Formats: sequence, C-alpha cells, structure tokens
Amino acid sequence: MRLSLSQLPALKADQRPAYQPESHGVGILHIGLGAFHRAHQAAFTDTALGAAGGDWRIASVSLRSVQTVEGLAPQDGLYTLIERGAEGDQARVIAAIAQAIAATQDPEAVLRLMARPEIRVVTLTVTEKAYGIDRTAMDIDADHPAVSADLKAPEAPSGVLGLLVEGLRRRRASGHPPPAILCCDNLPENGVLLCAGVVGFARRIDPDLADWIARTVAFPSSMVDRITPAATDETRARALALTGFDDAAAIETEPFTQWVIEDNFPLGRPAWEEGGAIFVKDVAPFERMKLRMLNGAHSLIAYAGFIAGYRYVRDAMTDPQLAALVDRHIRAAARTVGALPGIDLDSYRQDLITRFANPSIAHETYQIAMDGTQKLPQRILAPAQNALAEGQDIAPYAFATAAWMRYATGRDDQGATYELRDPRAEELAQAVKEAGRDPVALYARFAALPHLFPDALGRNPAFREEVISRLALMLKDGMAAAIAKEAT
Ligand code: CS2
Repeated sequence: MRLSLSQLPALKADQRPAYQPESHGVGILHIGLGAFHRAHQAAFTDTALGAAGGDWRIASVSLRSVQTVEGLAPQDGLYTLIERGAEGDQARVIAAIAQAIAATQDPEAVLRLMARPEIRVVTLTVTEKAYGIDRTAMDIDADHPAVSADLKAPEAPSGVLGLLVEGLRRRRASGHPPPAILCCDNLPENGVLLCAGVVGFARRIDPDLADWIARTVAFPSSMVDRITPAATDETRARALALTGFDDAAAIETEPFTQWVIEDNFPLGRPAWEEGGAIFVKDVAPFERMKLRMLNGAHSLIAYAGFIAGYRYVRDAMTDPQLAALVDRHIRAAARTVGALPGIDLDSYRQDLITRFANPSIAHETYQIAMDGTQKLPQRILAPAQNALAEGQDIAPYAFATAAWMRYATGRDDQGATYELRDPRAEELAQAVKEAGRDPVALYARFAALPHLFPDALGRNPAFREEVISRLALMLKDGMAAAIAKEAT
C-alpha cells in the first residue's frame, strides 16, 4: 500500500502526524528538497504543527533532480522518517511538505510562490557550492555558472541567487512585505553571507531593488545538525517493515538533531522550539563549534578514511588509530571555539564520537569527501589559522589538510582512480598534472589556488612543513602507515 493522506488513520498513533495536514496552509517556501531537509527542517516543522498549529506547511522545491518530487507527489508529499539509534529504529510519517516542485519542470512556480504574501519564511539547503558567493569579497562570484547565466537573463533564473532576487522583485512589486530568508547550509555566518550574495546580485541588475533588500529583508543565520546519509533501497524496505506502507521517498537519519537559529522573523515563524530548536541572538559561536568540531572531523574521516579503504564513517571509527586522530582533531577544534553558553564542549565531543560510530548509520566517506574546496576553508583552514595565531598545536589540521591533498590526487592507495566530485575538480586535476606525486609541488599548487587557503596560512613555513611531511608519508607508505605514525 502506498502512503497517502486518506491512509494516515491506518498508521499507528505514534507514527502519524499529530495534526490534520489539510487544515494547515503553506507558509514556507523551501529550496533544496534533499534528504537533509526532510530529516531536519521538515521534521521540526512537523513537530511544530502538531504542538502549536499554524499555516506553516512547506512548498518544497528541488532545483535539479526530479526523482524526489516524483516519489513524493503520488503520496501527497508524505514520507517516512526513520530514526536509527542504539534503541532500534523508530519510524514516523511527516506531513509538513504540502507541495513538492521540480524547478526544472516548472521554473515559474518558485517565483510565483515567492510573490505570495502567505510565504513568510524561505529556507534553503542547497549545499555550499550552489550559492555562487565569493566569501572573501562578500559579493557574488560572477564566474559561477548559475550566477553568470542568471545575470544574463535575470527574469528567467535557475540558480539560487537569481531565483531569490527575481522572487523578491516580484514580492516587492506586489506590495507585500518580504519573507525572512533562512540559510540552512554548513557555512559560517550563513545569513550574513547569503544577504551579501543576494544584495550583490540585485546590485548588478537593479540598484534600487538591492537597497530595498538590504533595508527590509531579514537573513537570520542558523546552525543545523543531523547526520543523514543518502537513502538506499534498504531504507525503503525498512519503512515498509516499520509502517506497513510502501514509500518511494523514505529517508533514514540518526536520533540526534540540533538547530540553533537567530530569532529574526518579521512575519512570524513556526514554533520550531517545540522540536527542540534554540533561538539565540548570535549563532556564530554555535556555527564555529559545529563546523570545526563535527564537520572538520567528518572531513578528516572522509579523506583519511576513504584512502585507507573505509567505505563508511562507522567503519573508519572501528580503526583505533584513526579514531584516536578523530578524537585529537575534535579536541583541538574545541580549543579554537571558546566558551559557549549552555554547552559543555567536552560532552559535545563525546557525543560526536558516539554519533560517528553509530553502527546503524551507513554514511559513505565518499559522500562527505565531495566538494572539498567548498568545505575545507570553514572546517579545517580557519581553525588552523586560529590555532597558529594562538600558538596551539597545528598537527591535527596539518594531517587533515594533507589527507585532503592526498585525496585530491584522484588515486587511492591501490592505484584506483575515482571522480573527485568537486566544482573545482578541473583546477585540482591541473595542479596534480603539473605536480605529479611530489609533495612539495602538490602543496605549492594546492595552497596557491585562489580563494582557498588564507594567504597567511598557506605561506606559513611551519604549517607548510607540517603538511608536506605528512603528505610525503601518505604518498610514499600509504594512508594506513601515515595514520599509524600520526597516532603514536
Ligand atoms: C557532512 C555533513 O557531507 C558532509 O560534508 O559533514 O553533511 C554532516 O553530516 C552534517 O552537517 C551533519 O549535520
């Protein structure tokens, strides 16, 4: 049996939504209908709807793929969220998504929705690389393919900045106040960054609109967290076993979930605190904690683990030496974070170790290894620079950086090649072509790539030496040997 609204009463009480989906209107437009959105913001919204009601269901847009939309549409937007933890699997059907839209099939839908006054919040999970923002200049990256295409045809946009700007232009023309725009991607000060990108894009085509956006649109920052691997056929089989319903859009995730949000929503928002969201004035320290401790360690596991032959994060965590390096990395990252109100960084560290080792979560190292050039700066390089400035140990960052460089050569320890899956893959390949397997040359070329390494870090002799010696060992004796040496 297929999931559908009329079938909801057939679910067990603790598996169905605690509200009547049809009695709640849409209030949120979401861009980026991936697994993470369905495991995180949509689940928080579902809980908020059940506890506090409101017209806060979601119109959710997939920018490129049509697969999720095709899965959700015949089942009225419903899907099964499976939480997999030490106590076993828990399933619940989420009804927060009222409408699923494929932007490639109906590009106007996003713009029409953004003009509508009932859309009071726009949320985004599009990955780091999709924005097209130059983080150093805090402006658009005019060379980003979507940005340059949309600047040529701003009234028919397909990229993130283009869609937001044209949507806001129409909203302004309709005379309604604008929605708050909430970035939920793993980027530092993500609200400030997105604001800079949107205003920068608008400035190129309509300076008056740019001023209006800068003056009236709220861009709250937020820190999001929930480890959510890509769904597989097993996910679907599990959903069927747990609920009795076949679900083409089922997803699985860990029990842990966290959302820290800057409370800046001029037209209101769902009662996300009902799902455990925390509202604060300044999200930046929470973002730093999560990006450096969780995501930084994740990237270390991804690069070192993948080259050492571990397919999943949980497998890498069974290697005592690699696990020790992960722990060392998280401790070092914590030292660059500083005190946080209400958070004990040491228990956060211990929880991370447990979460990474969760035997029920099959999170591929290759998935996390993707888009390294977009992730390294905030996860590894920024804390490395802080550590250097503070006279702290830089070895953990040097090892993680060397592991990324090793991975970026595109060949594992058995000599097998793999696709880099990075928007700057061509530049990386060119660097490798020129440098070969010479660690000094590799470092020189990678560290000199524009907008990647902060200048002061890339040129720092101590950091350079520490990375090169580790990269040399990884290339000569293999990743397993490099891990063993580092852990002793
Ligand atoms: C991961 C994140 O793929 C990655 O880069 O580090 O997706 C991570 O799983 C989430 O940020 C956890 O909240």
